Amino acid sequence: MKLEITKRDALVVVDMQKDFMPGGTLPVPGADAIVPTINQTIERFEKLSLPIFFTRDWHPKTHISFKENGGVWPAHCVQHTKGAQFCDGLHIPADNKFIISKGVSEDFDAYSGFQGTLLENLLHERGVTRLFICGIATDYCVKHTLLGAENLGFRTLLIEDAVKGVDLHPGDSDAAMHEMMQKGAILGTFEEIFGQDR
Ligand code: VGL
Ligand code: ZN
Repeated sequence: MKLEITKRDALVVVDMQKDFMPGGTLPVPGADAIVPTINQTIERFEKLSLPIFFTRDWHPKTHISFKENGGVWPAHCVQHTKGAQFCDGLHIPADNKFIISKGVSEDFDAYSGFQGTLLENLLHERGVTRLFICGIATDYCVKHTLLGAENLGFRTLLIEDAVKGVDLHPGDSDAAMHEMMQKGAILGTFEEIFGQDR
C-alpha cells in the first residue's frame, strides 16, 4: 500500500493510559506491546510536522460508567490520578500535539474522541480531511472514534498492529474491525501503510 502522507492528514492516538495497561484497573491484555509501533507512528507524523491528537479518558470519581455508580466498568482514568496518566514509554512530542479529554462529566460516557470535545473543530481549523487512528480499545473507544470520524466526513485509516481490544466477549475486536471497514475505513499494518523502515 505505502500511502502518501499529506498536509491534510493527522494522527489520533486513542486512550494510551496507565489504567488500560497490564496492572491498571481496566487492563487491556497486550496493550503495552503496541507502544513501540505507536511511537514509530507518532515519529512519522512528528517528522512531517503534522498534528497529533492524544485522546484520554478523563472521568470524575462519580462517573456513571463505574460499577460503584451503576455502570459496567471498574473505576478507571479518574481525573488527576496516576491511572489516568499516559502510559510509560509513550512518546509525547513537544510541539503540534493536542490532548483531548473525554468522558469528563459524571452523567455521560464518551467512547468517541469527538463526543463533547473540540476535536472536530481543531481538525477543521487545520484543514485535516484524513485521520490515521491507533490506540485502545479496538472494540470501544477506537471503534467509536473512527465511526464518529467517518460520520463527520473524514476519511479514516486504522493501523491494525497499533490497536488492541478488550474482547469482553470473544470476537468483539474482530467484529469491530469488520464494522470499521464496512463504514469505509482502510485497514493496514504499520509496514503496509508507512513502508518497511521503522
Ligand atoms: C474505554 C471502556 C471504558 C476505551 C474507555 O478507552 O476503550 N473502554 N472506558
Ligand atoms: Zn472510560
